[in-house]
Amino acid sequence: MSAEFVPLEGYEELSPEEMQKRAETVLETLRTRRTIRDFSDKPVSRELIETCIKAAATAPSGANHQPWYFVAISDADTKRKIRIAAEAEETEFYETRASDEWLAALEPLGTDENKMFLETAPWLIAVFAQKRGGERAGQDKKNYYVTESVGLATGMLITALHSAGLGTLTHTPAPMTFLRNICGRPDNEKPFVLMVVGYPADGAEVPKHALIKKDLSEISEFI
Ligand code: IYR
Repeated sequence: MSAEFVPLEGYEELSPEEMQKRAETVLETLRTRRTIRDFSDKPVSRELIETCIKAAATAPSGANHQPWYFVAISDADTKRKIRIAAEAEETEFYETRASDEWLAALEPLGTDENKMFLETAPWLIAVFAQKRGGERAGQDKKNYYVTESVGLATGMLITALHSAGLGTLTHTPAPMTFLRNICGRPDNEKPFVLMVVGYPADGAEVPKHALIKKDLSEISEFI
């Protein structure tokens, strides 16, 4: 089948001043995002989570195969199972698997094997990356640039959740294979990240270390 084209819809050219203003507004919004670990148990509607997943799914992807799958979990038993499995892996990690260099890098974050937030937060979103799939659900074609595509979608998911006023934690217990079993996902899907989502707890604190941000001149150059 040859490529078919349709007119570009929804694009609106803005004045340079308006473009700058909008970019600054986005920057201001994103600058207030913090990874949090102190979550409140205050409920968040399913509709809000659905809308954020829809936003994530607008990400560009290799051959438009959209190689992602999101499992949104609010069920208390499932969250408990995830916490138990994650804490078992994390205990191994902190006690034996992590190198001294890795532990030193984590020290300023104050993390440990206790992952209470996996039960406290109202939603966990397990993001899976599909090795095979296609532009339509149920296909079995090879997917391309899977990690890049799912990384982009996850970034957009965080942006949507944060813009909606929610707190997030990008959690990556390693290995995350247990997520596939608990969520009942097939072998060709790789757990990519577990997003913890909810309101920050009253008096929530974040590590000072996370406030260190590189300057534009240190992360970019213009040629
Ligand atoms: N997965 C562990 C360790 C951990 C690793 C990195 I890299 C972090 O940025 C934070 C934590 C945990 O969640 O504690």
